[in-house]
Formats: sequence, structure tokens, C-alpha cells
Amino acid sequence: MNPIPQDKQIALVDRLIQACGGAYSPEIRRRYFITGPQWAPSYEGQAVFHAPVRSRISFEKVMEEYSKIGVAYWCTHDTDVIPARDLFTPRQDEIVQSIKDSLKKYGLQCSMVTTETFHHPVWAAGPSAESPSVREYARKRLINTVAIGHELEARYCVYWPGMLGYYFQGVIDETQTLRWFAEAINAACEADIQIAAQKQRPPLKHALEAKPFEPQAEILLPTSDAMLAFIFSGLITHPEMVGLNPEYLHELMWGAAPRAALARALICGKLFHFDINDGYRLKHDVDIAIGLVNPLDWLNVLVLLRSHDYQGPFNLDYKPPRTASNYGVWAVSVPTMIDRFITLWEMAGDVISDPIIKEATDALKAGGAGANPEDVDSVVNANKELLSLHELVAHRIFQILIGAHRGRIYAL
Ligand code: GLT
Ligand code: MN
Ligand code: MN
Repeated sequence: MNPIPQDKQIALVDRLIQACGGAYSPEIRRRYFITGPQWAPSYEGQAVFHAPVRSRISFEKVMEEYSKIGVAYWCTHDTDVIPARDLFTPRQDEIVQSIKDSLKKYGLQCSMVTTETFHHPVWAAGPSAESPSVREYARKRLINTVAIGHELEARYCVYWPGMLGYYFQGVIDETQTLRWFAEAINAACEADIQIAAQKQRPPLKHALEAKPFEPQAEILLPTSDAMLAFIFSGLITHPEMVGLNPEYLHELMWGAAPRAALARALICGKLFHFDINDGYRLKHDVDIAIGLVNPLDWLNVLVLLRSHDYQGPFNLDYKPPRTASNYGVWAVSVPTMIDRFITLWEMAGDVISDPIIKEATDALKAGGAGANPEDVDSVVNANKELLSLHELVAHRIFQILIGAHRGRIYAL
């Protein structure tokens, strides 16, 4: 093939994405509680080792594109849209008003707000640092975000306390830092109760998000399970208001089975919000779009959530790869990620209703007949042949993933 002229490249991308087929319409995409963060498509590709590869984009542009693609909900950090120096000033109110106008113009709803407590130099020692002035500033920031959330009619407030940790062991007292962090969450919940009453709205659902490593060297609440313990520790004054925002990749990063982590959140009634993406075990936070690394695992995750009637948001917390252009983010990354999610969600329905899986699972639960519970050999023998069904079910799920249950075959 000859080199492709620059002015023909977008047409090529467009033609090949059309040729892929299988895209859902914006109307169908809007049926799902899929939420689009401000920060994901506007990520410029920068990192410690990386210069930016894309140009900045505004919230108006993000909302316009989400609206065209069929993402019905938008979410943001406070400082994604309001420069830190403008917080708490009349300029904040103007920006919030223009966000409301844009949401209306593009037919979007704000689902969630979150406070940036990791990027700005003020968080160098974390949001629950020793210095009372840093903690007071953090408290005001969280309360301010809750107020913005109510103003934008959000339902969720997320907390990723990425700087809650340390580089040097022994410098901070971890128990004290966690108490200070709880005080900040408590202040946000108290403010929420008051603002919600004034506005005659339900209080927000406050969802903690764990990440096992980065940006601190050691993290005080590295996993969703650690956060569950924190919620139930007695330090949180309104534990009923506080739950989890697990992220698929963050659980994978520490080597967990994300599905099992979600199950633990479900049995505690704490699965409030879910960040969806993909990546690799025991590696850094690459935030690849859903289904490009672990489609089989993702299918099984969605089977669990569908069968337990999870009603919360699916938040597209991914980073467009540095190989995606500003155009490619909207032409390829965002729509294809949503469509893989929808396809996997629909496939999860196929798994749940599959007669083979159903009969095999029922048989496993019925167990074998004729066992004497006091005779180990008879218990083993009674169930021996049934247990082959475990692998049969796994094979059937693979068949559903590749469409074999609907007649897709690979012939020689
Ligand atoms: C940051 C982090 C994400 C969190 C965002 C919310 S910020 O991008 O890596 O996982 O969900 O604060
Ligand atoms: Mn996340
Ligand atoms: Mn991540």
C-alpha cells in the first residue's frame, strides 16, 4: 500500500469504522445508564514519560460529542471545569451556570461530581495532611463539590483519595490520617444532608474509589475491601450514605478477580457506582477501553451485575490511547467502547437465559443422589460425574462470547 496522504486519513478511519459494522444507534445507547466523564475524552495523553498528543477540549465540546454518540449522562471533577483559583468565587457560579446551559442544550444530565484531590500542589502531602490548613481547604473543597452536585442535579459524588498514603514509611500515623480522612467525608455528608433538605432533593450517594498503587508509593485504602472496612469502621458518621465506586482495572491491578470484588461490595449493599475499563493484572493504570483485554472476564462481570439487578451507573473511566487523535477519540474510542459494553451486556442476558447453563447449574445445585454425609467416599462418588459440568458451563460461556450458541461456526 502507498503512504496515505494526510488529507485522506480521516476518510480512511471513517470508512473502516463503517466497515466494522455493529454500531448501535444513539437512541439504543441512551437506554443504558452509561456515564461519560469530562476527564476521559479530554485527557491529552500526558504522563511522567509522555508529552501530550492531543489538544485541550472544552466541556461544551465533550457534551456535544457525547450527545451525538448517545451518552446521556456526564460527570466531572470540580477542577476539570472550574480552574482551582476560581473555586469559591463568583466566577465559579458563572461556570456552573454555563455547564447547566450546556447540559440543557445537549440534552444531557449530570450524573456525578468528584473533587480533584491529587493533581494540584496543595495535595502534595495528601488531602488529609498534617497541616490543619490543608485539611480545612480539603473539607471546603468536598463541601463545595457537594453543593455543585446539587446545583447540577447529580445523584452521585465520587472520592478517589489517590494521595492518601505516603512515600516514606513512619512519617505519618496511618490511624490518624484515616481519622482525618473520615472527618472530611463526614463533613461532606453533613453538608449534603443540609443542602438536600434546602433543595428538596434526595442526598447524594457518596462512593469511594480505591486504586492499589499510584500516585502515592503506599496507599492507605488500596482496595475496595479496605474501603468497606473503612466505611464500617465506626469513623463514618453516616455509613448508610457512603458506598463504593469500584473500578474494574483497579481491582485487577492488585491481582484480584474483579467479579469477586464486586460480589463482596454487592453483599454489603455498597455497590453504588462502577468505573468500567480494561487492562492487565499487576501493571499500572492504563485504563484501556472495556473489553479489549479481558472480554470473557467482562462478560462474566456483567452476568453477575445483571443477575443481581445492579442499577447504578457504568462510568466510562478510560484513557484514550496516545495513538488516538482528537478526531479518533470521538470516531473510534468512545463509540466502539460503548458498543462493546452494550454487546457484552446483551450477551450476559444470553448467559443468564441459556438453557444448557441453566440445567447444568441447577443440576450442580441439586447435587448427586445417594450420599451418606458421614462417609467421605460416598460423598465424593455421589457428585463425581456432575462436577464435569463446571468446565462445560465455562465452555458454554465461551461459545456465547463467540456467538456459537447462535450458529456461528469456524469451519476448515
Ligand atoms: C483519575 C483516576 C480515576 C478516577 C478519577 C476520579 S480521577 O483519573 O485514575 O480512576 O476514577 O477521581
Ligand atoms: Mn476510576
Ligand atoms: Mn484507572
